[in-house]
Amino acid sequence: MTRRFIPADPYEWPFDGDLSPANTALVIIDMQTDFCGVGGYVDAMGYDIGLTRAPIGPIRETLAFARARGYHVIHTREGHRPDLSDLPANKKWRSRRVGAGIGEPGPCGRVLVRGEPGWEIIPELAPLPGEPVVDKPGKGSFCATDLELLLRCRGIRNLLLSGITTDVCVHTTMREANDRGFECLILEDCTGATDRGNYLAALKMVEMQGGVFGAVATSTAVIEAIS
Ligand code: C5J
Repeated sequence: MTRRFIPADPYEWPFDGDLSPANTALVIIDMQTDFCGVGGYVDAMGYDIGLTRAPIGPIRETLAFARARGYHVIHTREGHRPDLSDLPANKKWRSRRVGAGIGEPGPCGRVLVRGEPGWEIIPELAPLPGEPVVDKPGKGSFCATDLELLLRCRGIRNLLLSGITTDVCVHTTMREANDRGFECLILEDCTGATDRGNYLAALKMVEMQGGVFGAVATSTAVIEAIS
C-alpha cells in the first residue's frame, strides 16, 4: 500500500496513510434550502444564512474533485415524514417556540418535511444518479438510517465531512462515525454554522485530546495532497 497523508490538525490524516478513492467518501450533510436558503428553516429562525451559505463554493469544488477522482460521494437530508409520525414531540415544540415550526407551511413549503421545496438539496450541490442520499429524522446521520450498512458494504472507512451545520448535524455525525471506528476529517471551509463562535468551537473540539473525533483540514489541503 502506498501511504498517503493530508496535512491536518492535530495529525496528518488518515492516521495510517491508508487513503484511496475506494475506501474514502466525501459526505455532504444537509445542504438543503431549509438550512441555507431564503425562507427556509434557518432563515425563519432569524439566523444569518450568509454563514450557512459560505461553504457552498468550497463544497462545490471539492465535490467536483471527488467525482473526477472516483471517490465515493454521499449526501444527507434532515427531514420528516409528511404525517410527522417520526417527529419527536419535543423537537416539534421547540421549533414552534422559535417561530419555525417543523411541519408548518412557510415560503419554501412545509418546514423540514420530506418532498417539500425547502427540504431539497440546493441545485448547486444536487446529487448525481448513483450517489446515495441518506434521509435522516435527526441530527446524526447514523441515527435511524442505513448509513453504516452502506459504508460497510462499500468498504469505506475514511470520511471527509462537509455541510451544515458544523456544531449540530456535522458534529453529531462526526461523533457517531468516530465511535463506530470510521476515520474522520472535517473540512473547515466546507462547513458552516449559524453562529461564528460555535463554528470555531466545534472545530477546536475535534482537535482536543490528540484528535478526539478525528482531524481538521482545508479542502485545498485535501485537493493538493491527493491530486
Ligand atoms: C440543525 C443541521 N441545525 N443540519 N440541523 O437543526 O445542523
